Amino acid sequence: MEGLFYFWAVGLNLKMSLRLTGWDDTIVALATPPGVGAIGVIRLSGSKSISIIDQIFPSKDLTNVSSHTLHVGFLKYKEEVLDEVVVSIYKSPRSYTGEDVVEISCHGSPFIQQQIINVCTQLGARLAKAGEFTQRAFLNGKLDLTQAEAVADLIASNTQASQKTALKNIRGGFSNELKFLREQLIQFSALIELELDFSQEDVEFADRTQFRQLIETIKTRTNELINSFRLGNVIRNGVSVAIIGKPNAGKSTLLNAFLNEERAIVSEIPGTTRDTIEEVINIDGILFRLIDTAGIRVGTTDTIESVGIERSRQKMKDADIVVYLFDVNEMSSEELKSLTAEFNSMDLNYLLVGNKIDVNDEIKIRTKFSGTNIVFISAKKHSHLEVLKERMVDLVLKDTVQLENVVVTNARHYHSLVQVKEAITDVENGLLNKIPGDLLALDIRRSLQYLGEITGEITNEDQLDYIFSKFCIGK
Ligand SMILES: Nc1nc2c(ncn2[C@@H]2O[C@H](COP(=O)(O)OP(=O)(O)OP(=O)(O)O)[C@@H](O)[C@H]2O)c(=O)[nH]1
Ligand SMILES: [Mg+2]
Repeated sequence: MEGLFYFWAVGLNLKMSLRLTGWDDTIVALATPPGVGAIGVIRLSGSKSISIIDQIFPSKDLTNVSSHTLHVGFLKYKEEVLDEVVVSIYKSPRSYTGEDVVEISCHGSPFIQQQIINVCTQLGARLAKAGEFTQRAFLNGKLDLTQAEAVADLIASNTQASQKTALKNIRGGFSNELKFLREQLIQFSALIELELDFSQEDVEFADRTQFRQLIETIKTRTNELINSFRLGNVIRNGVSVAIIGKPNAGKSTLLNAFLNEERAIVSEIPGTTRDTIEEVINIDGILFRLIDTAGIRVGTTDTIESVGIERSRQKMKDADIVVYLFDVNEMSSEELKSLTAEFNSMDLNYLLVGNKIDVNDEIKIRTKFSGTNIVFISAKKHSHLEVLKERMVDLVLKDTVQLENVVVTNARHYHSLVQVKEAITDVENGLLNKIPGDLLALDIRRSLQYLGEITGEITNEDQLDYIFSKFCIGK
């Protein structure tokens, strides 16, 4: 209850401060992407949205219709017909923003859309700022901050995996759990502060065993979420895969096989690829950025090739994953062993891939390299590429939470989580060393602060404006 009151008070505060900056205005924007399409949707939110549209919708009195209804008719302004449209009415509080919302589905011509928006502004609406619809939804308690940010992620998501995580965050994601942990921490904090008032009498209101358990839970969960950020990053930005190997190993052939097109030049002449080539593929909803490199060999005299080789080495160090491709018919198991040792010492995330298994008997080849973890393929014949893809996905997902779990994709959450972790570790050490209650209370307050920053229970206007400014207009 106390927590609820707190949230309400914070919300009220925010609204009061925003009253000065146009909180009461009715806002309008195109909600669909700009450009020509079959239809476009213009959205209004605010107390005047229904009356504004009612003035240009002659066939019906829209001020008297029920919420969640659709109305077909012409928009008419100063005797001029603008378009035939469908108007959807959502009445406060049952709308995306929590305010009265009108959505006009009009024809998808940018000219018509601009005209309708202009008329709306002439009748008293103002153009919405980026993210303002979602900001209002947040301020009216329709979404919490992580959910609002997930809306931005969803708009920007271009793979199935990023869409999935964004959707999960919109439904509440990890913020619900953090809120719950934070509320428990608030209770302990209150008890410890109470102890301070009775400091002469040496009483303990807060059960230290339970308290330690809670600290442990927060720490574990925070850690998991922090670790998930690596995967989160991958989901957002893709995984870079450097295809490395000697000249003629078949690197360009492999790139082409993955893409199913002749992207890179393939030839039997060693040293064909001089520069790096990058292409993107999507495997199981994860974006892989494949980088074909110049073959690495020692003692080359061709300088253009040497520059390419230096670049290959750099790509190898920068890549999230290294695919080391070799010709199984040329490679000895001794050489492979020393290469593996070198990769291990460089701390690379790598896969050994044996190519050209079509040339010799596959069983013989497998026996030759038995005991080493190798994916055998034929890039030219497209054999076992599925196995390679699977192993690449495994390498990305190893040590991290699975996609079914909540994944942190947002840098702001990540930084707050790192700070929660530091503060909560201080609380833990404080408990262990039996530091005075007032110092412990300080550390707890810091943890509460950072936890609150993630879910938006503690925030300020600048921070909010910053977060919502990253949205596009109309959201
Ligand atoms: N038999 C067979 N030949 C292959 C296979 N993959 C590639 N090759 C051949 O090997 C030769 C070299 O292939 P590339 O893809 O150009 O090799 P690369 O590693 O890109 O070579 P550089 O760019 O010179 O470093 C070409 O003649 C390919 O047709 C395979 O799986 N089986
Ligand atoms: Mg090549």
